[in-house]
Amino acid sequence: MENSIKFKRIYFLLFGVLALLLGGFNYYQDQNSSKQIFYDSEFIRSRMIVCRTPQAYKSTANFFHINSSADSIVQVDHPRYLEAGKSSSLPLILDNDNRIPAGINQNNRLDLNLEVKWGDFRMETPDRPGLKLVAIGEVGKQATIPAPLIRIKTGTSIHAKITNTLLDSTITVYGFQKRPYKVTDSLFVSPGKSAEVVFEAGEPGTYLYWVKLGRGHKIEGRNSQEDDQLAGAFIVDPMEGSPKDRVYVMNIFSNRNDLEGASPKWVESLTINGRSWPFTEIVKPSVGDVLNWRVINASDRGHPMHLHGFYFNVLEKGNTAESTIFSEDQIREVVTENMRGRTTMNMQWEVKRPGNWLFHCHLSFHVTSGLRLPGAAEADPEGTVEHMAGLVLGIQVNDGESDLISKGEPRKVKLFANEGDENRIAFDLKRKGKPKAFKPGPLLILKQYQPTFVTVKNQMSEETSMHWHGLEIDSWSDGVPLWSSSDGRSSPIIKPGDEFTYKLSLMRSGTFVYHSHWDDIPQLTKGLYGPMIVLAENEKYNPDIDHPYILGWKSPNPGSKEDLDLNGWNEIPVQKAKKGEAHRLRLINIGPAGGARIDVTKNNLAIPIKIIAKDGADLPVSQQQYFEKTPRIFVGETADYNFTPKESGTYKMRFRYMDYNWIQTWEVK
Ligand SMILES: [Cu+2]
Repeated sequence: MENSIKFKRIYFLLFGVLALLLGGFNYYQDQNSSKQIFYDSEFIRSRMIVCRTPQAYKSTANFFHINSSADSIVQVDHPRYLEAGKSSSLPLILDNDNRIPAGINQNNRLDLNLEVKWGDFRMETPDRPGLKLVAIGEVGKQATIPAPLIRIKTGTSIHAKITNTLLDSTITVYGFQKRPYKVTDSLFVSPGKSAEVVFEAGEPGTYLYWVKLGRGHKIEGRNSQEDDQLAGAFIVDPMEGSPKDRVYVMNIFSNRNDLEGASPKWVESLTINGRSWPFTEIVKPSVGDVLNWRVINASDRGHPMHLHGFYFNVLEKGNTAESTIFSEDQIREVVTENMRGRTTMNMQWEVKRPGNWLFHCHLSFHVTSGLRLPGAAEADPEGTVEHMAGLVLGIQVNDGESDLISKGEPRKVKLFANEGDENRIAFDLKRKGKPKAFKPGPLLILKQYQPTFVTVKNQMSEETSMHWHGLEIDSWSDGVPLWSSSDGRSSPIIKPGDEFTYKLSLMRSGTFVYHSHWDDIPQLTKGLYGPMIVLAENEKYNPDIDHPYILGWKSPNPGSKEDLDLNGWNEIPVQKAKKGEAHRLRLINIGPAGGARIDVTKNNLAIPIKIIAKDGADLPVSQQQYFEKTPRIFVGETADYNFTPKESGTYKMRFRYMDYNWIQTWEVK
């Protein structure tokens, strides 16, 4: 017995060393990888943007792997890809709109009988291709993605039974315990076995529960992203009940196709309530409605969630174990909120104008039509132009007055999208000029409330469309082709040689970004984006103390720092400043993926800087925190900081973007 434990320990150690070596090798490969198609990039995958599990999680998986080897395990072959119209003889996995809670709920007691089982899942429509997946269902019913909704009032006692019907994998169930909790007390269920647990609901809040496959169905040491769809909402309502809401759960499946030489090589399913755009729910509110959305990121990866056209309030953030309901002065007003892996948020927003809007993950790789399964487009009606797929919700507001106001003389701006050699594209305020180097579009300095008409003249050989990110705007100017529309007008695809004039409404002063919303990954990485500063009515722009820093990618498949960009700079200019002078740093992240942050040092000592705005919304004083290292902002987020050097001398301002640093020297007199 002792010997066998010792042997397992040695085996575990050896495995660890091997994993490290392999990890290093993979990294080396990343740096030298040739240009593959963008959504198959090792660089992207290795940074958790599309696929891969953090090291810590990997070692737990390995631990369970070893642990579960005590059981007799049959390796089951599971080719994942399901052709359109062909069933695998497994039962169908249904989508779940999270309107009807699971179980039998009476007399403060919920009886829940769940099982984990294989099924056929079609994330678009029944007549399009799908995947063979493992999912959770109530016994006697079909399994669903997301897993069945658990929704009870505080004080309810939950009697749960869960059965593992898998032959080849143990399961561990997380979240079946009283909330909040600090120590995870998970349920471990062997193949073919059941487990039962009784626990109390606990504190009201938005949580999730999920199942981890012990052995998993993985190939060559690469973890599948299979667990991410074995998860559902767990909501505890207060005794008096909650305001009317909707629950949206994001799940991901992503894995190499199992069998050697299989085609396609990768198969993925990114869904909200079990559907991938454009087959997700279309929300149809009216102007004046206040919407409460509980958004649950059941996946292991982060998603910066962006709402078009409106700000939303973040009322609560949580995870599997606990949740924080914010007090009045903690509630944040944003257009993009990053949700880390396996976290939840309760958001509220008011519908203020008609039109078609989107709520979506801003990681381009999570919303590209490149995610669709092979053959999916074959069932599209003739003439359909593929645009986005994956983590996108539609919002259609058909009636009502607009809240937008404008003051003063209209202003006209013309932006020329010019094309140079070697795929270089750049925006310019001038008609001519082939771009010679990568550069983001020009800084647009705009005035609050001034009606501003921006004509985008497409001088490229490809189509485009522009989105005015963060602006409260008419839907027809929002720039999502085939979707944005209001007042009988819509945002077009701007064809080569054509132009289109967008009307910008400028409801608040702050930091914004414009970017292509068409063929996003190639166009963003060619530079079709730029910064916008909206000044208050009597504010003047002073470039000596006001600094936009816009970060993006120069390649859809970056392999080094040279493939990333800060302000189009080859060399970073030295910044001159006076002591005691307040500088505004406007950080904008508009790469297809990745996070960015700032820190400032003097003589290697950290100089804290203060956050003053987020996504163009000024922060209340209670939220103006100082940071030695600012939190990372993600794709589609902007953050403004105040930096006031107190002493003369040399300061180092470091921009950390993905794994790389840019350092700007500040000479302060
Ligand atoms: Cu995402």
